[in-house]
Amino acid sequence: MRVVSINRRTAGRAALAAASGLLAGYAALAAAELTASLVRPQAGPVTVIGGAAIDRTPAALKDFAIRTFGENDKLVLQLGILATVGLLAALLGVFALRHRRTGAAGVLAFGVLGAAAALGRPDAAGAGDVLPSLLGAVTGALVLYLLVGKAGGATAPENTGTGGTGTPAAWNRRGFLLAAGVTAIASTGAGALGRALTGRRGQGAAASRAAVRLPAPASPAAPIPAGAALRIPGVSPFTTPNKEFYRVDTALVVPTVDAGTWRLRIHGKGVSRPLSYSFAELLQRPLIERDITLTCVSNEVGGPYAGSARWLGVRLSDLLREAGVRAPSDGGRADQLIARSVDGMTLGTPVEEVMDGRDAMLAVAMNGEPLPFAHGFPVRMVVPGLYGYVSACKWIREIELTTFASYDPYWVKRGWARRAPVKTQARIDTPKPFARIPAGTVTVAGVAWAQHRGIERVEVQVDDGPWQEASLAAPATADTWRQWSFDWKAASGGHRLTVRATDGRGEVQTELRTRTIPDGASGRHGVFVTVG
Ligand SMILES: Nc1nc2c(c(=O)[nH]1)N[C@H]1C(S)=C(S)[C@@H](COP(=O)(O)O)O[C@H]1N2
Ligand SMILES: [Mo]
Repeated sequence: MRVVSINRRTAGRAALAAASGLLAGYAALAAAELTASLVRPQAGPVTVIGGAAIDRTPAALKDFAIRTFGENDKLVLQLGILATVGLLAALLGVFALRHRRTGAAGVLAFGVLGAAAALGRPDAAGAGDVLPSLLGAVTGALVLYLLVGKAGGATAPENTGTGGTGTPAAWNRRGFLLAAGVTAIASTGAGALGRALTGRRGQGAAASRAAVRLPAPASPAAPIPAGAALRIPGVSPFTTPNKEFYRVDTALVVPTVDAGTWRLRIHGKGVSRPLSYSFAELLQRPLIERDITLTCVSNEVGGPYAGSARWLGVRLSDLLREAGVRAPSDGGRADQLIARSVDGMTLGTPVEEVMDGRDAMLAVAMNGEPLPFAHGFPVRMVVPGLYGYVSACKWIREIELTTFASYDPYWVKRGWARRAPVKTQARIDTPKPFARIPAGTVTVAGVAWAQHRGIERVEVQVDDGPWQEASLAAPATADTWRQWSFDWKAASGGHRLTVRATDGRGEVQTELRTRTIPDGASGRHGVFVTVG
């Protein structure tokens, strides 16, 4: 009986200690969040550790995460970090029951790790970035020390005897509950205050966005032909609304940049006149407006990471020429342009493509409104024909002219190709995979893209039958996707529908399946359906 009661008491104290650890972790994160809201929201421990984790994730795993969790990948990562912090905190709590000071010191050690992660971020703004992690850890260590003491933890090494021989410190029920309650309430308050302050920080940027008056383009987009949008339910709209536009980036906290203080610098190899522009200066220049389809290299065959928008911006080759840059084919010394964003991302784009006459631009607007924050406000790059990771830098702040031989940007360091023109793809939007459909005429439809080459033909194959010509929507431009449809006389049974496109150069989309790494997935999209 006695043994049982001791075990129960031990288990009970361990539970209290674990709870102390969890509360200490909660207090640490809350204090860190409040500090980060005052220093720099991006320097918070979950954000810097998440960022470090993203940067260190092998390409294959990152691809898996994008595939599995889609645009929730960041949420999953953050929840994973919180769960890990919670587990470690609970373990430290139990450990602190015996070794109170060492347990508290353990919390501090995690703070140092967080501080190191903060300093290692590419957008680290200075020594102040260590403060959220350090102050959070000090708070957590104090809370752990205090609560474990109230839970009956050892105060000094001599009290760490094992079994029943040590002096069991008194378990101060009222004291513990009071301290725990105060910690929980204070932490919740601090966390909420931190979030509110962070929200207010973004207000300057939001106000600068609300104040943007978009000028009319000097070179408007050609009107979208009436027949470019087939009215078929289930087919991706020709223009993707901003709210539905896919988002792929490494930013755990969407950068909120104040357009009033933003500047873009152009410098580097072969630049005879380094230049710098404010947002207002860019808006005063003649703007071009173009419909351009953007696709992500991480898009699986048939995947969702493609969208088309009407972009308004400054022709990038104009700015480069002003800076004295010449295309490599014209004797220019730089063949790679590195775009750097405010969050430290680097993307490498071939100078030749940017200057070959295509509508490469620094975009300031998307579908008639200033860029949404998630899509790069105030300015991003868009280059028709190239995957986003080698062209579409969001929140851009710097363009450096260099060479492919001398510099590898972020994604290239992680195994992706230096050059990545978009591969020809066709996607079946309707019917959906494994749909059950009545026999009769079924409209099979979707979109096909081969940016900057255009789509010349789309064909559909039923089971192992012959390739049959699909009807194409009216062409808009070679830089946009093209809708297609095919009326299928569907007979009962299970069937496989496969689609393939031919680009504007007459090249048929390959059936060779490749992974997304290193330069984009190839292969043909197919869906299985059941008729009848
Ligand atoms: N600053 C920054 N720009 C970025 C990225 C990023 O992670 N950070 N991701 C790129 C990738 S991989 C793609 S596909 C496009 C996606 O643009 P979107 O999110 O507006 O669709 O942005 C590109 N620009
Ligand atoms: Mo991408």
